[in-house]
Amino acid sequence: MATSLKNLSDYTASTFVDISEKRFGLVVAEWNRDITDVLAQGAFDTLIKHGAKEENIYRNTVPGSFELTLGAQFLAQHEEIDAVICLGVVIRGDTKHDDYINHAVAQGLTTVGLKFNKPVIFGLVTTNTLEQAQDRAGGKHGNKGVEAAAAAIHMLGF
Ligand code: RBF
Repeated sequence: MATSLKNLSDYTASTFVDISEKRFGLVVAEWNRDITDVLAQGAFDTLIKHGAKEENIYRNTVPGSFELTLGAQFLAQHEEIDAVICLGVVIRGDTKHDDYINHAVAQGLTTVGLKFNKPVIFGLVTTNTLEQAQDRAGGKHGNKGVEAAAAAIHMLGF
């Protein structure tokens, strides 16, 4: 479904478990940093809002979205980490690089989650334009970082 039709930033928290003792990995791509910083702030604020302790949120950066998978694995392999949230922005250009990156990240994060049996959240904003990305990072379509954090909390209650 198009994200313009579904904004999860006003998710329902009624089913959320207690996350006060949970540890979160946050992996943030530096490519399109102006936007990924907003996603990361949204994710961080959401975890804190729902009870996570600041010292239990381990934030790391990777150069670009393609590296989110390995960054996620570096964190997920630690037993103490309960969930990993991956954030990046891939904007379509003149070539098909975005397709390759997006598919690799989707498949890679799925693999890491299954391998370590813990939530590894796909917070990759994939758009045609910069404006569409900004709309999804604190703009008219909410903040996908907030939604990624909400998805992580939701999955911890599974
Ligand atoms: N990384 C992103 O996170 N978003 C992008 O839009 C993006 N575009 C790229 C376009 C090209 C042509 C290349 C070569 C890389 C791009 N990257 C992008 C970086 C990529 O995720 C990765 O960091 C580098 O390819 C190094 O492995």
